[in-house]
Amino acid sequence: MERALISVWSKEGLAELAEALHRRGVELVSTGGTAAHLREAGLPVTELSQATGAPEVLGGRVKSLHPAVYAGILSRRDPSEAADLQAVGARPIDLVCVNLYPFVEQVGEGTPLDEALELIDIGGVSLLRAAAKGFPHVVVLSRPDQYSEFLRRLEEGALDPGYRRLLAAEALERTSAYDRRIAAYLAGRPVGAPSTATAGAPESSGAGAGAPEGAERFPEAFSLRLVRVSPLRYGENPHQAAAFYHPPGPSRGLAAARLLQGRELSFNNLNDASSAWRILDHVAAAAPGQAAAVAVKHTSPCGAGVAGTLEEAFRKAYEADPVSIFGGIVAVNRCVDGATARLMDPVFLEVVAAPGYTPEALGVLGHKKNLRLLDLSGAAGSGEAAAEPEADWEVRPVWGGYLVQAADVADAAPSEWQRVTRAELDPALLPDLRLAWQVARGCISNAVVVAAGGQSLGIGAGQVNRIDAALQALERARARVPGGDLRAAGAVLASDGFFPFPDVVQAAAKAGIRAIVQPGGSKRDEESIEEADRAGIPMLLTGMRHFRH
Ligand code: 93A
Repeated sequence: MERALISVWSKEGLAELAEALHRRGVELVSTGGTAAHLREAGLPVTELSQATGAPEVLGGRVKSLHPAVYAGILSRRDPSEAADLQAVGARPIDLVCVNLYPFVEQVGEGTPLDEALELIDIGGVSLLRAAAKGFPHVVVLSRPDQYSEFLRRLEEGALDPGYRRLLAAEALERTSAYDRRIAAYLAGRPVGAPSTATAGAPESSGAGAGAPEGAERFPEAFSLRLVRVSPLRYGENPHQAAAFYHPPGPSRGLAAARLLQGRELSFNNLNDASSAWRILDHVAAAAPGQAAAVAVKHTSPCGAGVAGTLEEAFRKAYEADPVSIFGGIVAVNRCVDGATARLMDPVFLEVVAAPGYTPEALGVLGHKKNLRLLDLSGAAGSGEAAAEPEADWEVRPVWGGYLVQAADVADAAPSEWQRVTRAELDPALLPDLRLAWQVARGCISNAVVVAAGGQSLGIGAGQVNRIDAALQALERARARVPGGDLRAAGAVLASDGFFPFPDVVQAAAKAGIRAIVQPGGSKRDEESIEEADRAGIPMLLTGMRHFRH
């Protein structure tokens, strides 16, 4: 790589990028503002106008639109082209780095036409388009969040054709989204308010303001460019190779977690900790102001508790199922204190994930060399920690491809739940219904959860039919309460999907369940409702299901 053309609106990350290129002897060529910025950073830079001999004119509206530039990008590096290049005074350009005028970020429906026109980038879009076409010879960077991966690859000599092609596709995703937005503005279609997204926000994710909901959010080419966090010793099983990656941009979630103690995290640890933290988030949100604890095995919850103190919440999560928690992952929403640590100490746990630990707690658990203590205070919001949106995309492999979906973050608020029975709900049961619902939502489907007193009592998850999930949950719950009396315990039941038959309600009535929450939506809802009314059990429909397959 000998020559880079850099012309960027957002100067984010520019100095590091240019510095690294300069160190490798790459000549930097830039348009006016970018060149000034680089000079200020102490880097040698050739003004594009000097290289072409054509000054920037019309107040910068024409600054890079010159045959020498495009010949330099589109040259195939074939000796037969030498005369042509010479004719326009061109030299090959190996890297094009452009960040467009902020039309998307700054133009909304109410922006005056003259201001909006000023923000339409012509030269930058043309450069990206040319560089994308020239990808066999040219690297094209269209967003600041691409720089770090590029630099890593530059270092490793890994600017392979596959990578360059991906960058080309991303550049065109960027320009086409940009032009769509301008077209919508000019056509008077709604474009929403100016986006608050940074100039580096990936247009290809449809994250810009005015991006349509639903399927149209998904670009034609979905590219996952990942940054390796760490290699893993092995995958789900010892014979499977594996590694942990995060998307470009600042690391967050488990990629930003601090391991305070214990051996490195395994593939299964990370997978389970991710589930545990997400379920905890939902459980904690359903019990505002309370401490919450969730135990997870094989990505499904096996115990959950909410209480005034963390010690009590953990005790509930543990006692919900002291057998299954063996070798489990526990997530809690408060700083682990000494009392909670003493309760955890005798339990064999793989991982504890928390927003922090008191020195006393670290002292108590310090002797457990194999217990991994994760500090997630700087990683993601949960419970009382600052809320942060969950990852937008979920990617799952299938035979011959990948399925991509928006993460299941939406939920129906309890105020929207509809009682469909004549039997009325005792409001005192609502907190447990909310807990059961959030735990069911976190289970592998089909799932049914029984809860009482701020504790999951019985969880039936991962069953291939709903009645088996219900029977398992009820059976486990009965084993947890004195005399197996779920009625006296005030137990309630939640299901992650609707009831296709009235059999779950029949089993719940027989076991003494006091209230039921489920999504509804079955053709036979009526039969389940009649059954609930016959038993005097209030039933609420959320209208939103949470399959997790
Ligand atoms: O007005 S333009 O469309 N005319 C051009 O020829 C041109 N070339 C690059 N804007 C143009 N650019 C854009 O200028 C780039 O896309 C970038 O956003 C910006 C960088 O300008 P400067 O280096 O002067 O800050």
